[in-house]
Amino acid sequence: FRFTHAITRRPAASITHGLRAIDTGTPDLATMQAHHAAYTAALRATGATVIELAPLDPYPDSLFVEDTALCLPQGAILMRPGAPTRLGEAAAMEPHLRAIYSTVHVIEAPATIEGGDILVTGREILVGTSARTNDAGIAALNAITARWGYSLRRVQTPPGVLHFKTDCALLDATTILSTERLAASGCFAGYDLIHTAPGEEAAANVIRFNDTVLMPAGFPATKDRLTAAGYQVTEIPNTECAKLDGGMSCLSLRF
Ligand code: CIR
Repeated sequence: FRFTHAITRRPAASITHGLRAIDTGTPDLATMQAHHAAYTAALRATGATVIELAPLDPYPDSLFVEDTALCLPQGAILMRPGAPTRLGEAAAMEPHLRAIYSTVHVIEAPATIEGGDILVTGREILVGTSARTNDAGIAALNAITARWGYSLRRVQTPPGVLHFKTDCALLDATTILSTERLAASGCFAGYDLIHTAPGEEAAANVIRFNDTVLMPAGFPATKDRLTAAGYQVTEIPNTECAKLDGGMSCLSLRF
C-alpha cells in the first residue's frame, strides 16, 4: 500500500455507453470529470506521481484502468479483459507500461482476467473467479507470478458481484475491508477483517494509498469503522462511476 506512482485515464464522452449490471441512470460527463479530478488530486496529495492518460473515446470503460494490468515491483502484466468491449483497453495501456517497466508480460487468449479480480496482500495474491476472470486467466497469471516468488490463491467472487475487489480492499499488509457476504466464504481466514456496515456493501471498494484510505463518499457507518480503527479516510464523490459499477480501485494502476 506504499506507492510512488499511479496511472489514471480521464473519462471520455462515451462513458454514457459504459457497461453496467443494472441501469440506474446515465453518468454525467462533467460531474464524472469533477469526481475524477478529486480522485487524482487525492492520490497526488500523498506525494505520489500521477500519470494521467488522455480520454479514449472508443472505449467507454477505459477510465477503469485497473482492469488492464497488474503492476508489481518485478514487472507489469497486461490483463486480457473478459468484457469484449474492453479487450482493446489492455493494448492501449501497453506502451505506457513499456515506458516504465523493462519487463512486461501479456496474458494471451483464451485466458481472460481483469485487474479488479486481483488483490495483492502482504503475503499472497488472491484472484477471484468471476464472469470476467476464468481459470485459464488465473493459471496464466500464476505462471508469471510464481516465478517472481508469489503464492497465488484462487477464490470465488460472490455470484452477481462484478469483481472480487468490488467487495473487498487491502487496508494494510494483513488487514482487509470486506463485505460480510464475501467474508462469509472464509477466503480471508488468517487476516484481520473490518466489515462494511450493513447496507453499505458499495463501500468495500476503497484503496489504501500511502497514508490515506480513499473511499467513496456517502457511507458514514463504514467510514466510522475505518476511522475508529485508526485509518485516515479521504472521501471521494463516486455517484457517476457507481452507475457503471466502478469505484476507488478501478480508477488507477498503483505501483
Ligand atoms: C465494467 O463493467 O467493466 C465497468 N463498467 C466497471 C469496471 C470496474 N472495475 C473494477 O472494479 N476494477
